[in-house]
Amino acid sequence: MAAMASKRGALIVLEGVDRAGKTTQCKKLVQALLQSGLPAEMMRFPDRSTTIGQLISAYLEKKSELEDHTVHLLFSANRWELVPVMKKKLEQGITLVVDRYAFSGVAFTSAKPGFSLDWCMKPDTGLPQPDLVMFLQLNPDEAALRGQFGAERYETSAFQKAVQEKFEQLMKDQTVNWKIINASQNIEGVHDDIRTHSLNVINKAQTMPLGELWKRA
Ligand code: NYM
Ligand code: MG
Repeated sequence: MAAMASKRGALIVLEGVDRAGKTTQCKKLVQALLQSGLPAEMMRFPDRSTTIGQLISAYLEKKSELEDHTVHLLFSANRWELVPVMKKKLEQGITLVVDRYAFSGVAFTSAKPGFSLDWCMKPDTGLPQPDLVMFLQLNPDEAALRGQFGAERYETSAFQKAVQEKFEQLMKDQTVNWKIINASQNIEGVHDDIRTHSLNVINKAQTMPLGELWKRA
């Protein structure tokens, strides 16, 4: 029996500071892809449903304390534990739309004192390489208009500013296919931009092997 021509799905990531609209846009993108007849599923990190994810969730909700390096490694471990599932779905031709990935991991931890970008990137090195990472860019004034921050750890404007600067450093990395999305537009305008970029890479990804994040030849 001839093997089916395998067309893998694309790995698409949405990043940005809190309240940029990532979750809303991930959901809309999955819906739009499905309506175009393209298999797609949403994932999010942290995935709070696993044992590791529950440790992370308690930490974010300030119900527990974790040492800073330790929680960084747990966020990374939470991605690695999902890699077999991700690879399987991609191989099945399913496009994965992911709400945060290793870039949030690096940006949030390296915004803490004493953490280098380099150290923070190490544990996630070798994860499946996204075909596209869209950064939802929102200026701080615009963000402030979207209402109060939640009560979780990191949800202060001072920390978010530091995180934004770390994202900007990460976006200089040419080995990652970054696209900056103007998230100050209305929801439909942002969605149109995201959908256009996504449809572009879904076609290209079908004929390209899945890469490894931050691995230099
Ligand atoms: N976060 C998220 C990290 O600090 N490291 C990571 O690796 C990831 C994926 O957790 N403030 C932070 C960013 C957010 C919080 O929030 C998760 P949400 O609302 O579940 O995306
Ligand atoms: Mg959030």
